[in-house]
Amino acid sequence: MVSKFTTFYRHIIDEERKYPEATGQLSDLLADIALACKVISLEVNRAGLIDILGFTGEENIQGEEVKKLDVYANDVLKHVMKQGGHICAVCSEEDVDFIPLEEKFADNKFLTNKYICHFDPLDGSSNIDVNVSIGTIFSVYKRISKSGPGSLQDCLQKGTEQVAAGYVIYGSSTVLVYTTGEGVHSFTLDPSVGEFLLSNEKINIPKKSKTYSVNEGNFCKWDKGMKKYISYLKKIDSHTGRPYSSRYIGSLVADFHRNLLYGGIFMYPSDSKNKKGKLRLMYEANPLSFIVEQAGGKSSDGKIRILELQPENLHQRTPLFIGSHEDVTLLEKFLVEESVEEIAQS
Ligand code: AFP
Repeated sequence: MVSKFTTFYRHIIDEERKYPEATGQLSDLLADIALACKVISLEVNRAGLIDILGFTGEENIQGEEVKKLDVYANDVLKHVMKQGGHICAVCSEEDVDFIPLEEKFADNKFLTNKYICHFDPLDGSSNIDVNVSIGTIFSVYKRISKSGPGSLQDCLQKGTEQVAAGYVIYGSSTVLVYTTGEGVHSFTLDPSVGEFLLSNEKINIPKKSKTYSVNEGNFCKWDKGMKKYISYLKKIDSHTGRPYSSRYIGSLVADFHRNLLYGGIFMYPSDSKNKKGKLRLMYEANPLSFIVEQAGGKSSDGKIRILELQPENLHQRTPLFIGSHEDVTLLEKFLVEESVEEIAQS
């Protein structure tokens, strides 16, 4: 519980002041993202009232073109990013290519477009029409190139190079969670004042959980290790806290957020149909992995730490196992060890 009345902007500015050499650009950039997400939140909340769901291209009552929410969210984020002038490229899960951006403050040597932003503008979009929580995921990198518009190389950096990451979940309330590598903090949007207010500072994910999140409908497509792990979690053993509960929403942000606060392991493995998994490394796996590690949890593709995977293309997919540290570690053993019979029998 937080007793201080701290806005998101106040928090990032206070963090920034710990670094005398900081120019304030990252704080401005994060504030821009928060602003865009407030606008998206408003539209998500209105989605049930106005007839905009699923009607891209039609006209609303004012004669304006109506956009699907995921298209709208993408447009808002790109617009705010372009206006801010702090980034040299923006990459979105909704766009095939990255968008290079010109320097806005070319006459100011302190204000350069030195960052790159990646967005999943509206994750879980298949849940929009049924009023289930959805979210925006973001991550920020520093450019590698020296100046001018950003390049593909700037956009394809390992997750370890992220300088900030976060998400906004549009649920029973709108919550922003972020890290700049100094712990994970959450803020709840107070709609009456239009501010994100600090609700949880230095979040720690429980080391071990009692919950797993996976689309179990894919069971017959999984490999042996994965099947054994799930069967293991369902066995009764009070010593290891089994059986685990199953919780799966189908919105990564919502599943992740619950597990971050209560403990849990989220899994989207590769299977016989999706050999590389389903989720996107740059837009989903990397930002959430940065957050989970900052909260004391763990994230892996089954063998390798997600943040150390070298991206080869912007829309690269990866298997993802993320959440409570001990649970992810045990899962990895099931996936990589030749003989898992012993653990599976226990
Ligand atoms: P959508 O944005 O198409 O709804 O996909 C959501 C998502 O990328 C992620 O948020 C979910 O965890 C995952 O896909 C759900 O996938 P399944 O429907 O295959 O379980």
